[in-house]
Amino acid sequence: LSGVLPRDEAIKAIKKSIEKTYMKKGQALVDKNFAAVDASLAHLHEIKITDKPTSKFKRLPGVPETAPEVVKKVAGKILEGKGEELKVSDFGWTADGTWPTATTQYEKRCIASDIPVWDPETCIQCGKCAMVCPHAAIRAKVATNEDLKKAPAGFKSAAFKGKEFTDSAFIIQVAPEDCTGCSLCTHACPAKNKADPEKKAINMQPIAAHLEQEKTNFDFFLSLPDVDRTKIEKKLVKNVQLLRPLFEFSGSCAGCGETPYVKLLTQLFGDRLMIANATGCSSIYGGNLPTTPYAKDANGRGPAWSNSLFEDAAEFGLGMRLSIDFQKNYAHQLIKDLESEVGGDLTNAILTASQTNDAEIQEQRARVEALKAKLASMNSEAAKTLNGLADYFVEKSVWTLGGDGWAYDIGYGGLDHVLYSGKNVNILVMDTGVYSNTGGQQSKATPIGASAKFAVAGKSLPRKDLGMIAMSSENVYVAQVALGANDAQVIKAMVEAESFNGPSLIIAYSHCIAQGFEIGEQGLDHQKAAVEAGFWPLYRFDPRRVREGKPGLQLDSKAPSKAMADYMANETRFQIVKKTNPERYENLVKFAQEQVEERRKLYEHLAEEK
Ligand SMILES: Cc1ncc(C[n+]2csc(CCOP(=O)(O)OP(=O)(O)O)c2C)c(N)n1
Ligand code: SF4
Ligand code: SF4
Repeated sequence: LSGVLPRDEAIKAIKKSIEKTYMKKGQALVDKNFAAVDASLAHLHEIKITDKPTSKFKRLPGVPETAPEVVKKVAGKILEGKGEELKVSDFGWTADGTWPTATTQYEKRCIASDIPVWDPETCIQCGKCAMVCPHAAIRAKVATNEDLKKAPAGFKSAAFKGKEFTDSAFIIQVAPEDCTGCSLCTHACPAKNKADPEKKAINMQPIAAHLEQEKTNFDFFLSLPDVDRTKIEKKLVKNVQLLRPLFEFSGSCAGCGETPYVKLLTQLFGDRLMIANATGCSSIYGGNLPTTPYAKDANGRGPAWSNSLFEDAAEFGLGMRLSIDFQKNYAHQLIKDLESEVGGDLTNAILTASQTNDAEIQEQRARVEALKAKLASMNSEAAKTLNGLADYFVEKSVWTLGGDGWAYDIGYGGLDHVLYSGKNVNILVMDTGVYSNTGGQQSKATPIGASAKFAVAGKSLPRKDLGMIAMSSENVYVAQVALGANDAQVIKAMVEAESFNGPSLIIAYSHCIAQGFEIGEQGLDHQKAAVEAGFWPLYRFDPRRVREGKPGLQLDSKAPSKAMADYMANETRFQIVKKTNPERYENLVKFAQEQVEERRKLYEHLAEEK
């Protein structure tokens, strides 16, 4: 076009460069790029530049009119690409750097070409679609038949199949403008349509025919009351998925394997969550200003979240724990000092409350409200201070989140320190096997035989066994989980970790674009294959069991039923090595297989009843 090179010569050079860049990733990728070049050329046509704009379309505002003022004024402007027009004084409301949460809901990116469409008749109400969605863009709810009388025409629901809710209906609802079209949900759906076995209970369909109806439906869905948390037993996926996610519409890749774990944490522990985030994908999609995916419940409460550095996240989380404990102890001392005015019964009830489930938490909240009502009529400095600290009587759930680059490598010293602190801090490592956010550098979690930056020829050493190191401290709850292989085990591990009054570590297999396959189509299958090959054994180690004289370790996955060679055959990270050096690859596969078998023997030994 520019005329710098003759057209044919330029196209030849472009294709040569494509070959050079992508050939090591396979001919298929090269061909796709060639096809893109050819299609671009076939569709090239000149557009005459006119003096004045001729378009009849107007750009939509960055955020809708319904967004809060501050979101419109700041986030909206930035999303419109006009951030440079903002003045320092426009940020006066956040002198301390805090940022409003629950604002990704105003982005409405509408990037999916296809969205899942629900068939209530075929649905078995398992909640698996909602569980795996990385963006909380497909949700489950129960609503009373009374509430559904106000539903718009075309709103779908089905009679609720369980015993927990009577005279109620079950709903699966997509957020059409927030869905990324990744299709993970349809792959997770186990229900087949008997009349048409090609179809499931949710099926991807072009968005155009459904957008307006589903927008109306989603608005109505949101207006329906959230399920009462105290009625949900946190065991089965179908129950847990009725809980409102407080992490939604993040900017992670479509089909991301990390975000479903974060979303699940917010469903399980709700507004009591305090998150210290290591730098990495989870800090970027977790706090990718100008919008924030951490959201609020109907009471306007939600998780508190912050990112400090890449290397200090474990210490950051420990700091949160220590400061909470300090404030709580101070509140404890103050309420004791004021006991005669507050009342002995209330003081005692607050200080001795059990807070092991949502019903007990709700009771404690009611006590704290009663305390605040009493404090409001008291004038002493101590009463005012206690009023500011009273919320600390409700237990918080402290979690440090990060990737394997943080946990296995750069932040490992701090992680080790926290694991030996004895403090009630939970750690969730979302293990993609590489430093994903910075382009796929190897970490100590990178598997044998995988090609990654700084290990391009294929990693020749085994992964660090972080779980085993943590178990050896004997006072850490440890679990290894994979949502695509056993979703109920993930819930169990998170609930057990949270209930353990000491450090907990959960290592979560997270599929990722860096591993080299279509993550939306195949992410869950790859997780399953990793477990079946024994590469990713599922387990839970609970120090409370050791104290009861039982083996601390419980294996949640069976002995390998698949060869490592088969697991490795389907991911580009391994196949690049095969392509460039088949002999080396064969040796690495053999080594990987030996490693898996050795580790399995060790785990089985540790899990044995003596
Ligand atoms: C001390 C330090 N080194 C390097 C970086 C750059 N950096 C930011 S995120 C990241 C990779 C994170 O990888 P991982 O912990 O595996 O998380 P993921 O992105 O895979 O979720 C790196 C290297 C940094 N911020 N600080
Ligand atoms: S297609 Fe992907 S983003 Fe959309 S609802 Fe399904 S899992 Fe969520
Ligand atoms: S790079 Fe990987 S971990 Fe990061 S957002 Fe994308 S899929 Fe998720």
